[in-house]
Order: sequence, then structure tokens, then C-alpha cells
Amino acid sequence: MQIEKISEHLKSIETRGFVELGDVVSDELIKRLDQSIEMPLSVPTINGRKGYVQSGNTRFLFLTLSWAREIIEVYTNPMIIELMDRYAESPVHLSNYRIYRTFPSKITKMQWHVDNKIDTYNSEKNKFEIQMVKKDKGIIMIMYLSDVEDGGLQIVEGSHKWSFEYEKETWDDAERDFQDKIVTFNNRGRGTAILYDYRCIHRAKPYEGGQVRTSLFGQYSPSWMPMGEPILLNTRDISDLSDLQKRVLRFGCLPSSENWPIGNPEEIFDTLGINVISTLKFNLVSQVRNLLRKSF
Ligand SMILES: O=C(O)CCC(=O)C(=O)O
Repeated sequence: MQIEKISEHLKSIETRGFVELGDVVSDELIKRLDQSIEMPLSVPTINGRKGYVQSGNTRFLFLTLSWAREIIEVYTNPMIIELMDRYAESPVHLSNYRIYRTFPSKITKMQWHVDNKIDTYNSEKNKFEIQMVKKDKGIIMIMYLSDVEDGGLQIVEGSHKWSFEYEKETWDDAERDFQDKIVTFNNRGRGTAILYDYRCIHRAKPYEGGQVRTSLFGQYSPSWMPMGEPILLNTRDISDLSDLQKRVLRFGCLPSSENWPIGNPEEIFDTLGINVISTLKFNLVSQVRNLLRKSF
């Protein structure tokens, strides 16, 4: 991204709620990044470091920032941060982040929603709790790491100017009212980045067939908002980070929530085609047999 274009991009976000960029990072960098995430996106995280966390029709890379230095470089690109700071009118920090791979699904569908909110994990109830924040103004960047034909990001143009008045997170019930304002980012190449005011009503377009979609998501919040998810890095990458990178990655600050999503073991069993009941039965029978053997 060229520095002289930042004002133009800011204007687009102010008026339409978003800007689409094709030149944030080089294709070479994306290729290197892709190579690093392929292995962890192909194995589930079960009792160990590697892999992904399964939720619905999506695989979320576990420990997203630890897999390649290139991932940190994308999240802390100085021109992106300059744009974010100016838009949020505050030094921003990365509050939520993830790389994820979405599969077409007839069952799972993302709701229309906004993200000007605080998420806190309640470990007793085992769930995230949400508090809407009317004045929270920041940006989400979504970068496609694969070509995207269908299932792309959808944004309701201009909705950042009015959605916050309602202090409401999900918007499926009002879809009819904004149908003619929906912009869909389908048929885009790998490397396309969409930056949007996270008060905009948005979702990933539901899709039932075709290619899988791999994306990078980063939410950048003003300094007065809570820190957000824990940031876990690889020691390989931390010795030469710049002050700007350390600020965006919140060095020395306590996280205010947990990494989203928290995986549910049942989902991974389902995805891997493991029948939990028959596995339990098998284990029980083996244990009883062992006991009987020992007692005779
Ligand atoms: O992946 C997308 O297109 C939208 C993602 C999103 O809105 C979210 O994860 O909150």
C-alpha cells in the first residue's frame, strides 16, 4: 500500500464503511505464509501443539501467530497500522486474530453481526459473554489467503453510521431492511484485503458447494478498549520486533479474554468420523475383560 493513498482509503471507510486493497503484501510473502500453515491446518489439535481447532464448518489455526514470522509481518504492516491509528483516532492494538479455513456447508451459516463489543470468557459457565460498546470505533482486516469464488465476506454498505445506535450484536432479523445495501466480496484473488469499520453489519456469505476458503482476520481496537485475546508468539520471532510491533501485539499487557473459538471435543470427533459411543463401549468392554483376567 502506498503511503500517499492512506487519506483516500480513510475516506472510503468513512463513507462506505470499507476499502478493498490488493497490494498490502507481496504474492511471494503470501506463498511463504501459506506453506507454513498448510501442515497445522491439516491436523486437529488433540493433546498437543500442532493443528487446528474445529468449530462448525471452519478450522481455526491454533496459536495463529506462532507459525511464521510472515504472519506477524502481515498483522503489523506499518502502513496498515498508520491507517488504523488514524481511523480509530487512537493507537490501536490487535484485540482478536485468527487464520481459518472454511468449508462449504448446508448446515452452518454465520449470522449478520457487528463487532463493536467486549468479549469476556466466563470459565464457570464455559462461554463467551458479550457487552456492546456504542463508542467503540476500529477496523477489521480480512485478507484472503486463497482465491475466493463464493463464501466471501459480505458488508452492509454504510451501516457503520447507524448500527451502533441499536446496541445490538446480531442482525439476521433485519436482513430485509438492508438487502439492497449488501456488498459481496466473491470472485477475488488470494491476497485481497478488505478493511472495514467493525460497526458495519457483516458476515461470511453462506455457501453450499465449491472451494474451501482460507482467510486471515485481525481486529484492531482503540487503546481505551480492553486488550482482547491472549497473544502467543514463538521465541524465534520476538528478539527483533520493532516498538510499533510490540505496541500492536500488546507486549507486557494482560489479555482480557480467551482465544476464540474454544473447541468442543465432540465437534472434532464428528469431523473425524469417530463414533464416541462405540469408542466408549469398546473401552469399557476392554477394561472389564482386563479386570476379569486379573481376578482369575
Ligand atoms: O470471514 C468472514 O468473511 C467474516 C468473518 C467474521 O465476521 C468474524 O469472524 O466475525
